[in-house]
Amino acid sequence: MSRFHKQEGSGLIVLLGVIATVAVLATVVAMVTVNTQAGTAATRTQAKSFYVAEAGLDFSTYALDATWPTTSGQALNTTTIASTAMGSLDAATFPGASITLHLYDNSDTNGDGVIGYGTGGWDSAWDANGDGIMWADSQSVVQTGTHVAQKSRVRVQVTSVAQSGGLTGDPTVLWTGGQVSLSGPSLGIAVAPPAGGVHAYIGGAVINNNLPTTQSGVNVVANNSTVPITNYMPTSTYNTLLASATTTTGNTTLSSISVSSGSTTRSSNTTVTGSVSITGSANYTFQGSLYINGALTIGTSGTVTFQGPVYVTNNMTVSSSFSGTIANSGNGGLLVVNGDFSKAGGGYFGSEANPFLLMETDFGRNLNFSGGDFYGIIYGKYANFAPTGTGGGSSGGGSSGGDAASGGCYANYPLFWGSVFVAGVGNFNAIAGYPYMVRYDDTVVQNLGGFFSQSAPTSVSLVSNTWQEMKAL
Ligand SMILES: [Ca+2]
Ligand SMILES: [Ca+2]
Repeated sequence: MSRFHKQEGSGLIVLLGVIATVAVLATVVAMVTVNTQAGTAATRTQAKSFYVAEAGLDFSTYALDATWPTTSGQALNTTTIASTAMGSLDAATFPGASITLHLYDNSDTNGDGVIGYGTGGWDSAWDANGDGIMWADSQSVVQTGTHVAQKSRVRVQVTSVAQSGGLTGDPTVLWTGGQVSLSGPSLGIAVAPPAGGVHAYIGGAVINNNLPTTQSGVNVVANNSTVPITNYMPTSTYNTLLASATTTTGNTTLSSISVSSGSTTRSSNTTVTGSVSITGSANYTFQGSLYINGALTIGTSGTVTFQGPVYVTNNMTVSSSFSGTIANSGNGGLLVVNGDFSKAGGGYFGSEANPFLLMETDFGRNLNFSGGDFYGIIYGKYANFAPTGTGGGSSGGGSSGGDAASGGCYANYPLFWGSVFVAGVGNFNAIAGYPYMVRYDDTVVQNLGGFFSQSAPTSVSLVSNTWQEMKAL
């Protein structure tokens, strides 16, 4: 029996030991669980604070996209941006959260040795060094439950990039909203390519005799419904260019201009309430802008030079007696015509180095071309295009060098060098042996690029590998 008692006693001790061990283990498990939960909560709060800080960067980017500050006066209201960013977050998920934003240049504008926040405070809140790059810097505070508030600060560089106004991405020799009809004894569609890869987008059918083999290099897309005309010139650019040509504030006003000889230079920006006629052998230089309420007629054997934008309310007529040169330099090259446009005569209109951007603004107007060469881009948002015949002059486009010179491989000369965009129809009336009425000229397009970039919208993007986590302030 005693052995039994002894055994029972030792069994009790073992049992007590087991209970004690389990109790200790339970305590340890409980402690570990509590610690893990605390750690998880802290991690979650930290993740939330990063999330909130990132929202600040996102909304900073949107704001910079809308307004890129190139002067101190354009510095953005970061309190408003932060408030908008907070508004995008669910208040229940991010209780007690807040965002503090700073946008500053990527240069040490206050010279304290730190780009961002240093002993001199924050650096300038605009693109002070003009390189199209700024820092967006976002600090958040997130409070969750009873845990200590978690701060996160992150920053990233944002860059502003001018978008192309079109015309560079997809080389296009001819874009029409309506059909293209070809008449006359010549061959096929009358566009000549450069080396290849040029498009002709025709909104309707191409009504012609045949598409000749000489058409290789031009991708003719009939019944095009996918490439809008605004691909080449966004409406915002169109409006900006139109505004620049129709500004008359401070202009000197004349009732009319009519000259047929001699040389005249006008130095001021000019508004003409009547019409302008330059004929005979007259030379005329407009050093400023020219706004004509009436019509513009040019039929001279001399040179007419535009050094600023031109707007013609009524018709612009380059008559059959025109044998001179219509040129531009300086700020010239933009020609906006609200009435009909017709170009005849054997003279040159623009050059490859100084081409024209001819915008036709009225609905259903006609753009008629014949005679000597025209260098430029036509943008007839509502117009019809009607070229007849071929480029003039025994030297054709070859006299202007560059692509036009290399165009010498074409035995017969184009009438038109550049690109044509018209929302209406195209009526090509070719003459025998002169099939190339319009030739794409990428040098012309490039030389007019300034018109598209000056008013081209910008878009911002993040500079890769610049995201940084910063020490919270
Ligand atoms: Ca600094
Ligand atoms: Ca900068």
